Amino acid sequence: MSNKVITIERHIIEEERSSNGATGDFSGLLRDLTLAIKIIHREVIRAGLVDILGATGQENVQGEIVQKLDEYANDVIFRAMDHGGHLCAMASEENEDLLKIPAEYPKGKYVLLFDPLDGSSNIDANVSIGTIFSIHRRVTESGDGTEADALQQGYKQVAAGYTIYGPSTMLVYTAGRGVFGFTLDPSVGEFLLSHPNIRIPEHKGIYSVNEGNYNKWSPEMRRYIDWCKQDDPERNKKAYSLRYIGSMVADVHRTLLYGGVFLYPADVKSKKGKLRLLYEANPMSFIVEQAGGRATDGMGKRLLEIEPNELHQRTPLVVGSPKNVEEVESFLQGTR
Ligand code: P6P
Repeated sequence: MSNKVITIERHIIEEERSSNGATGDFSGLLRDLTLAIKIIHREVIRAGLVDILGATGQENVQGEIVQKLDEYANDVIFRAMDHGGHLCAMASEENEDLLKIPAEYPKGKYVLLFDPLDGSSNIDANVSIGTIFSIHRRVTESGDGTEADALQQGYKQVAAGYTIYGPSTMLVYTAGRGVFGFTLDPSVGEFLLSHPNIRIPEHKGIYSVNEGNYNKWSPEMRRYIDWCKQDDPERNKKAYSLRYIGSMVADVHRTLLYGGVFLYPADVKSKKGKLRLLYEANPMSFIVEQAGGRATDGMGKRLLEIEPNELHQRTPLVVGSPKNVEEVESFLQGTR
């Protein structure tokens, strides 16, 4: 924990000052996004209470329409980001098509891709869920953004981050110069720097995967998982621990801080894997790489180099400590 009280706003300004040519546009974008996340936090922590207070199906006691939390989060982000003049377009897990900036608002030089509330099916069990975002510089010249602005390889991201709504609400982000974690102090409504310069451990005996899919995996993947559960005296290795929450932000956040590997591989049912490339795998992979980790598609391709061709494209994902990812690749590529 840093002994200085540094808010995310102060951090963004200091980052902007130290990056030459920064116009403040990017800082404004992050500030707007941070506000949206604070509003979502307020609603997520009330979710259980809303049920108790008798939200009656489609209408609550105040006569307001009770939205599903992920739809609500989606609306909050769109309405917080559409008028700041920083974006030329957005894409959301909740919307089939690219989200245009309303005609009355100025268009900016960035595009925002986001999953407003990933893992929201877990909210009724009070499991940690998250918001994931990815920011690219536009590739089209001006005016309304197009899909071309969204369909960029992950290594071109300007910034990426996630918020985990858990025992405390944390915002973790990178702008390509290290990974920083901020914890929300609800008493003052500020995200305070709590994890300056996060680095992922080189290796850890933890693997994170849905073993319920075991029989649908490739033989190589099954061999890797079997190996995880065995001692391997030749390699001085003990059986690994399995940790799987089923909420990507929570599983990757634990992997980032403790080390190990998170996997969502392809299987006979989901031939491309389940997770979305643009607003789940790319941002999380950018963050883990910036913290010294690795991310691949499980077949030796660096995740951030995958060429997107559609907004909601899925991808297999292996992400985590460099030595753990190396172990997975050695099995999946049949060299072990
Ligand atoms: P499964 C949540 O629905 C999600 O999109 C990710 O947050 C999570 O990692 C994954 O799906 C869990 O999928 O098939 O293990 O339930």
